[in-house]
Amino acid sequence: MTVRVLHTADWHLGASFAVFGEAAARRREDQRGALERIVKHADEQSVDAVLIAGDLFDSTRPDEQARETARDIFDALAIEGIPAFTLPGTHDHTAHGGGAVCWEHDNLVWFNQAQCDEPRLIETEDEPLWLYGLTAVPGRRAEIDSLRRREHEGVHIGLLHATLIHGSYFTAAHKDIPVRAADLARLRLDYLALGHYHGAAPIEHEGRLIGAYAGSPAALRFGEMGPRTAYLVEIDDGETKIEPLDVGVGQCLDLRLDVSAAEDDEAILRLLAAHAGDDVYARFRLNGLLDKPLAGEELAARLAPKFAHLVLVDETDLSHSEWLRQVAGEPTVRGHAVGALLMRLDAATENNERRLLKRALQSLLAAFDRHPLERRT
Ligand SMILES: [Mn+2]
Repeated sequence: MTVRVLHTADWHLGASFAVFGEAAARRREDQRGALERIVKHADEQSVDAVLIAGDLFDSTRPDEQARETARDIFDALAIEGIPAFTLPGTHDHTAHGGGAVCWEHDNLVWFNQAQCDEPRLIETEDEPLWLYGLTAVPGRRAEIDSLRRREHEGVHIGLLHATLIHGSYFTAAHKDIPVRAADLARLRLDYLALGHYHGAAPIEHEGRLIGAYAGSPAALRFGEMGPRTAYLVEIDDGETKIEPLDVGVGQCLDLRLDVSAAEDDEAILRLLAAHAGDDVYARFRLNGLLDKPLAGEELAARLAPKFAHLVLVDETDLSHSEWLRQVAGEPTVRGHAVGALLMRLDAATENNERRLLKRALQSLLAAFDRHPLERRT
């Protein structure tokens, strides 16, 4: 007597992936690949339903490519006889209220009310499956209590796109449906399929699993690190088990690396190349004290072919560099400009001002690096 569902969320179809520059189109293909892996898992695991806990689309007006991908994915699930359920999230809920959704498909049911009047019944080979869901509707407060377990025989699962509040210091807007784990535990559902946070995370209350955030199948930003998963949720005789299934295509890295200890540019290159891969989208923020400016552009040009997409951010600090003091003594425009900035830096006491001046120094050196100086006497 086992009910099985696949829980995913935050597909963000139609996202521009602009942070990945010229690799944005490729990232869209990765995203589609991740969704195809979800369909494959759903089929192989013979699940009774696929649940997408909000932010199916990145906006209320998904472009043609996004709609086409969605159509293909839900068609593929329909062929396998697997129904899908979703609800508007924070990105794709329409401002018109009253339950308007931005896109429809025969094999997809939207929970689009601020309260859950009656759960949906799904007939499975084993027990009846009851599905609950509600969403943020402008001007109305989401009634979380309407998700409380009804007395019907069977398995009870809720969908919710919400902000889990930890501790007392955090608040969220009404439209983000702030909830506490204790609120969710009180609903007494067998499982809550959550969406909103883009990392996968089981949610427990008093030692009991009450649900999970599935995370985004395709990272949208460099910072979305960690494995990309969908959860296989199995409920057997009132006991819920979840298993993360890998759906990731391509990896996003966002690393801060201290390069002070690197002997030379080759050592820095080796440090970064250790993370390389055809399907790795990486942003490295290089920091630490350096004596000479980082050969950033050259480094990026040599490393870029080893990555799907690479961004190098130079946050190194030259303010203690001997080399820079020498530059300041040059009888050149560069020497004069660097000298003036160093004098201001030596006099600056405010942290903000110092940070700004260090950035100005970096921009200045980079600009002169690109335009070699004419010496004039
Ligand atoms: Mn999201």
